[in-house]
Amino acid sequence: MAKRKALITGVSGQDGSYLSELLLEKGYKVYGMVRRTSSSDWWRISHLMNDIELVSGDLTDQSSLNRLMAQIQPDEVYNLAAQSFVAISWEQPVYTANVTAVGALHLLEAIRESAPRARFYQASSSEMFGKAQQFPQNENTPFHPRSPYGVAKVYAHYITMNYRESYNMYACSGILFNHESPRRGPEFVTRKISSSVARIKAGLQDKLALGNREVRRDWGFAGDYVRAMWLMMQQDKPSDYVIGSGENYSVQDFVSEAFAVAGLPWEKHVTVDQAFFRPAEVEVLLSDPSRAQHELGWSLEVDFQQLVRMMVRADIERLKQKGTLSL
Ligand code: NAP
Ligand code: G4F
Repeated sequence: MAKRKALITGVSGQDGSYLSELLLEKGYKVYGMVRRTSSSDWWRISHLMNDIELVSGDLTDQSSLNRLMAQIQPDEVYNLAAQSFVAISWEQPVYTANVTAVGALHLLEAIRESAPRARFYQASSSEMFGKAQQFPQNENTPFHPRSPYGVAKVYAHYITMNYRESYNMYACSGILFNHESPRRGPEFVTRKISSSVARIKAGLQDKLALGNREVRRDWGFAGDYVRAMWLMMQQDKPSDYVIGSGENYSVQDFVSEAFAVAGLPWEKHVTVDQAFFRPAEVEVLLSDPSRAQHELGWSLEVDFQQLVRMMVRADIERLKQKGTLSL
């Protein structure tokens, strides 16, 4: 039997790398879309280079997406590409809208025109709940985004729903709460903390400057969350699902836990810098993932404490391999 074909946009990102591994394990032929950059340092997928096929495209370039759909005729398309850093979305709001909002529309149009049988997954976000109107947040909670990024994700979410309703496409969205890993970008708060802890332990850094440590997030492990994406694409009917841990912790909780893993006193090292506060903050997020648990049979394997330990140890290990830390 011919292999099922999956196209992943954002393959070089955190989730793209874990999803590629999962789909390869399941026997898919994986096409990963990458855009042209000056560095091409795809460190998260360097171990997969012989197993996946990289194809060139950009979410802002309709013609590249049309061509890819026509050539590949994928069975499943996972749209993980985005300008995904909330803080930057105030600095680059138009760019964020072009990539994160209209980019999803470009992809849906390409599918509709050139690969109409392909199933489509949109990477929606708990940032859409923003100033949350109810606790915990489920599939029926109203959206109140607090950043240009959140607003862009709301557009992408609704256009996905609209294509499902207008064209009877198998188009679904996963409303994913924060998920992290050793492959998380260093600008996000969890990885900023874990990499700083490793550097402080190694004597390469003394201070860690953070913004608001009172905000609470519902954090999970990215490897668990890509399983939910795949499950959503295997249902009889497309639908949208909230994916999260159902527990939340503050940034300060993450700090305390991470420094404890390395046996360091956080009070000696952590400082506050107003530069990391946001013009409008999402103070608290908390998921209710019960629908996904019941209908998809999805559950977490890694809890908060295990996640923090995994990230800190991975960053310590990275430094050891560079020969700068002997533990
Ligand atoms: P990430 O690590 O920031 O990866 C983003 C990916 O998008 C990268 O591969 C990036 O390519 C690619 N990309 C950016 N602009 C592009 C463009 N114009 N055309 C094509 N590709 C482009 O993000 P992630 O954490 O894996 O998240 C995956 C998706 O889930 C994103 O859409 C994010 O917004 C969403 N999401 C994430 C979370 C989370 O907690 N991680 C939660 C909810 C939703 P380069 O390598 O070239 O930059
Ligand atoms: O790690 P963050 O930058 O992630 P944020 O803004 O929650 O967004 C992430 O999760 C979303 C899902 O809800 C995704 F859609 C999105 O793509 C991204 O993956 O910040 C988390 C919290 C914020 O409240 C921020 O204000 O940490 C607070 N924070 C405090 N000090 C900091 C810092 N965030 C960063 N990045 N750096 C700091 O120094």
